[in-house]
Amino acid sequence: MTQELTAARAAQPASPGAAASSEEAGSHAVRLEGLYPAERASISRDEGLMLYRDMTLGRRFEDKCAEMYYRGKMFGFVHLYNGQEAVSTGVIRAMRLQHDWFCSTYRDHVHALSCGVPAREVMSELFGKATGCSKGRGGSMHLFSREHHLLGGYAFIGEGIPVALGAAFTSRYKRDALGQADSDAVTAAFFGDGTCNIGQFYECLNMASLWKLPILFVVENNRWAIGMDHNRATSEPEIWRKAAGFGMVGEEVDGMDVLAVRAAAQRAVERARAGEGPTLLECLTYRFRGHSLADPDELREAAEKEFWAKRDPIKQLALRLTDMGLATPEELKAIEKEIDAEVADCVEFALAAPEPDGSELTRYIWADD
Ligand SMILES: Cc1ncc(C[n+]2csc(CCOP(=O)(O)OP(=O)(O)O)c2C)c(N)n1
Ligand SMILES: [Mg+2]
Repeated sequence: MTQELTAARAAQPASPGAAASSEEAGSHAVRLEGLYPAERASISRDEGLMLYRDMTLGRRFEDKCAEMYYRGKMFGFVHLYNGQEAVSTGVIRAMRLQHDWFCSTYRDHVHALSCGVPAREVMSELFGKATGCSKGRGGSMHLFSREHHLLGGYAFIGEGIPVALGAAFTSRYKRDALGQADSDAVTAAFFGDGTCNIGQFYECLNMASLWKLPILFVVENNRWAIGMDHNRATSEPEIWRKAAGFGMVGEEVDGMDVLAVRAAAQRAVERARAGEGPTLLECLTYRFRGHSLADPDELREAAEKEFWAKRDPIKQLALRLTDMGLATPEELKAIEKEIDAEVADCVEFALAAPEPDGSELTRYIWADD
């Protein structure tokens, strides 16, 4: 499986050899380097620009969140996704929006954006406004959108995995028991490396494999669970290998390379839609900021941060698109400018939006509401 993945790997690092070596950066970095070199995945100009736009929106949105958080516009814990964009974009944008299903964690803003939830609704939710995608009731960790098939962000780790499993079961049940032949939706469940030591993860792998459910278990292995090093917390750090114990396909992929993630996700989705069951996809990635905006991020070594910063997934894609003649630097700049305008607009919208009305406190508890 590693071989297959290696073949799908796309871009070389932005500046090979310029950063800290993988040995200095630790075993997570050594694993990533083990995935090189590779054949290049092919992509069209339109697909490439769509991926670039989605990842740039994720990054710029999160940067704006940090600014707003420090200006006191949002409350509670806020977990940013900077550095991991290739996973959200690579998986979600390989699936069918508003048809397939997606389930996130507390690090959910960018998953919501990739699913197509408007930036205005996401930012409003972070400000606790009535125009938020969860009507201002959820905040940063509880984004939800029925319209965009986002099954939620979850503050408890592992909590979303059985919910995602239920969605995958529903697809099969509709087809096999209710005779709805066109019921072919696939579900993607996102969660972190630390979450793979939780019981629900194993229970769900078992059921998914037993019933051949159409689900992708997407592990965003960023090496850290708050301040706990993945290698200290788990008996088998190569999470994708755990799939074998359940008779399931497992793959590891360079989670800093959107084209590699996309290719792996496409293979997994194809298997799931064909009734061949689930995949455990481990994406090796890194978060560029602290665990949450309340974390001063003083634990991690400078060499490690430097190694991963050199593999910034957005810069890698930009290089790839320009190298292949699919876009000019000016075109990419124009996209960034448009995104900046979209992000500025969503902040303005959210600031001006109304608070939820106190008289509606008990609404939206039941589905009928
Ligand atoms: C059931 C449960 N136990 C403990 C916590 C506290 N907690 C919050 S985040 C976190 C680490 C999760 O790490 P990981 O799954 O790697 O996700 P990442 O933050 O790296 O995205 C923990 C233990 C929790 N939220 N839920
Ligand atoms: Mg983690």
